[in-house]
Amino acid sequence: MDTTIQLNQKNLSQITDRIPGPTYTRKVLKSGMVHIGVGGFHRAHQAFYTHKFQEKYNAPQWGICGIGLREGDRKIHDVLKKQDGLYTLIVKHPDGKIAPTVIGSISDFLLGVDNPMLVIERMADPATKIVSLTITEGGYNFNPSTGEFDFDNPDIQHELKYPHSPKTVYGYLTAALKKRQEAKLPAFTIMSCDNIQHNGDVAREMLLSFAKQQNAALAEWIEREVCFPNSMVDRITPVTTQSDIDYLAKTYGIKDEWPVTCEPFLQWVIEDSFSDGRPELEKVGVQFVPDVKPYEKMKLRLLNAGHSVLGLLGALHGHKTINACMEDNTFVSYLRTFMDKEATPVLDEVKGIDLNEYKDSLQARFANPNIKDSVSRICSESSAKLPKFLIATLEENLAAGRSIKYATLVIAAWCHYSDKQADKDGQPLEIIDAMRNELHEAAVKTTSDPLAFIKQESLFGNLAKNKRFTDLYSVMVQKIYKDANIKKYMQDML
Ligand code: CS2
Repeated sequence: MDTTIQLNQKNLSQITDRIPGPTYTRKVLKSGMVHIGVGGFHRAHQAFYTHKFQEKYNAPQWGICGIGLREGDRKIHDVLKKQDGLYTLIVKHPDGKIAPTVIGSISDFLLGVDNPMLVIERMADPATKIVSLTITEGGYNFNPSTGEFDFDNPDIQHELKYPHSPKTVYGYLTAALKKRQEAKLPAFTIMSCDNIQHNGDVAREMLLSFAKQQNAALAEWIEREVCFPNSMVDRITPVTTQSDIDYLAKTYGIKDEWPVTCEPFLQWVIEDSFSDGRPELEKVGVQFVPDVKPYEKMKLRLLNAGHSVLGLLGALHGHKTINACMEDNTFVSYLRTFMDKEATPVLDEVKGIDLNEYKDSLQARFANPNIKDSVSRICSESSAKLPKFLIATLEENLAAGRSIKYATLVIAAWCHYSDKQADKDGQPLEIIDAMRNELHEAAVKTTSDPLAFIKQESLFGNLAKNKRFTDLYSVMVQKIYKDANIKKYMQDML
């Protein structure tokens, strides 16, 4: 017999006898923030900060309404509906301590595929002040190499033709903003929380490209009225596993169908630029700054790129987690050398931050043995991540005549990974990437044309025409194809 208690509002007082949970009144929460893309990261970060804020200041106007736009969001919708928006955040400390808390800041959830109108109306509601986004790097619909909005996307074509049946974030945002403009309501803020440099500027540019095609007057209004703060968001949030669900059931007798796990560290640096007010999140540790750009670049080019370096080289070697890579001295030295010799030289000075300390802290975070962040999560959607995290650094270093070899080996490893879809011992790897087929098709040509993989211009721009890069890359890729013993090549470079 199942004796666990189902996590929901009715059972909350029983559950909070076992683990901490919301002490504020949830039923009065209004959704001042509407969030599109409720994945693990949002639940470990913005929803957590909002929960902390509610705990201290009880501000009913600043609840969160979660929104899923796609069919793939049905599971989170169903779980959160069943659990009245409640879920457990399990913080895993490096010393083995595990600290679960029930988070209560998500007060409602709507699924766009079921009822697009309801979503549009919620965003257009005067109570909504902020629409925030974690739609992943790929969700912004730009060509990674040119940065231009991709009008060829069939969903974009569809919503340009049928504005009442939106499919992507752009169709929803313009439909809701149009309603607000017509009702003479203030615009909401669009707050991007994705790992993209200048994420607010990119969101703005992409939305305006779309809106200009759809309704020029609306585009003008958006340009004038909507604020798009840039932000740097940070908390390592691995994929939830069955053992996390079992842990809650066994240790606390709590049935939570989709808890979230994360590291203790968290950071949110954001520009203080809002169209219609904001919660005072500085009271719970959020940093509001006039210019977030140096922070963003530092995080993307060190943390995210560092993850990709470990992830792709680690996948090929056969490491399953990031902490396993950090138990391997070759990987630790390689990571630090990449960060020191190639990532650091492209960074601007960040006021108040000692970059050496920042890099030390990243190494300690990656090494957290309890996080067990899978290499497959890190390598997922590399085609959307690498142009921003790693290729941009490589290009800047090439232009400046600096070292490029540590990043180049990662690209060569990515080619082999995309081609063979297996580690060095032939063990199959799970490849999760919207461009999986294209990457594979380009990579398989490597044996006849060593540069085939990097000729994909949407990812690599003109790199295939740069002799210094291609000379280095072709030697590396041919070595890896001869013998995928990646660790040997890493050691040779240290
Ligand atoms: C990771 C990020 O997806 C990735 O490749 O680098 O998800 C990373 O864990 C977060 O940005 C940490 O804030």
